[in-house]
Amino acid sequence: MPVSRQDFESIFPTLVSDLKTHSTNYNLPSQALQWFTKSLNYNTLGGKYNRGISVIDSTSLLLSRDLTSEEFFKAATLGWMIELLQAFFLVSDDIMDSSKTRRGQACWYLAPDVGMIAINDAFMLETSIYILLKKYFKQEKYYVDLLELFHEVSFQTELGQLCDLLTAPEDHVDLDNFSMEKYTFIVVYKTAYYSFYLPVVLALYFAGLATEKNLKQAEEILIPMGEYFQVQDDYLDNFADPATLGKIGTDIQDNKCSWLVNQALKKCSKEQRQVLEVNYGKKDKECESRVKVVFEELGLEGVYLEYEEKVVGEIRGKIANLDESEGLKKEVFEEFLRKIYKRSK
Ligand code: DMA
Ligand code: MG
Ligand code: MG
Ligand code: MG
Repeated sequence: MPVSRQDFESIFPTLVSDLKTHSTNYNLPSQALQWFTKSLNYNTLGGKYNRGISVIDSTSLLLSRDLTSEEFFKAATLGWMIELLQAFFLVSDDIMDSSKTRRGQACWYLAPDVGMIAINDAFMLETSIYILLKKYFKQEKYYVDLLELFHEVSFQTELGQLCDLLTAPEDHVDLDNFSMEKYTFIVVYKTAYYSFYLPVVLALYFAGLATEKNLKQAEEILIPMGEYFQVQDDYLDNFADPATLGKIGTDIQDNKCSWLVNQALKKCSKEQRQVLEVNYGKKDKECESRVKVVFEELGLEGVYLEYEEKVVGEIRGKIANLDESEGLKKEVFEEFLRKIYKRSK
């Protein structure tokens, strides 16, 4: 049975308390301690926890048994470390993307009295990972591997974010600058490594199964799965109800090299391309609506559904070919895919 959001959430207060104790040891003034606590709760809670919970589910599947309560706590702590990494990326991403809402509430930088303090808060969400990693994993022989993994995956994500931002300049729109090759690089780096590869690799280390072969095989399945997940994110940015999604789409106004605009460019007529040239990437609601009309006319919803069936078939094929001889399990990938297939948020 996959772990529930509630069971996962039950571990978080202990970790917040660890981080507070650590700060108190530096005699942190109480105003700052309260601020840090508020940021931790506001930015880390309230998501789907797919990444965090997948560490626990994957560990249990790899060991083919339920976890002891100590194992559950440690796997959940690894899961919360990914959720902290995600919180760090999202607080920054929302500033860079000029987003308005996240998880059904104001983005942190737009919350009362926060503003650009959010930048430092983002850094503290990130460094919190390493305080918890040291507290709970320093004695493990794989401690340095985890340390290096978090650093490497963070770097990869930042490379992806860099390319995402560079292909989306605020001041000039050049549709020729978009391509599916650039798109694939962006999404593999900004999303797939931290969202898919990281949870399973953490579980592999924790279960004592992080062999070279298992790591390689995990990467070969999880990177395409993460690519699919970001295509979903781009599709939902335009087609989902913001009330369900918990965030208001910004990709059109932000001039993003999104999956939808790349598909539109493949299919559009001269006239439709002209509409995109004039209206894409403009910080204007009317312009955004005209782009949405073109996406509608081109039937991108159907193109997406077709893509989804094709890519999920390919991923299932890869899972079927998995070599389980070193303890890796097909179920780890099946379960992760099940969590995201046809998601609406
Ligand atoms: C998300 O890209 C990538 C990271 C590293 C946060 P995005 O801006 O499309 O995400 P969202 O739609 O959640 O703002
Ligand atoms: Mg964003
Ligand atoms: Mg972004
Ligand atoms: Mg998005």
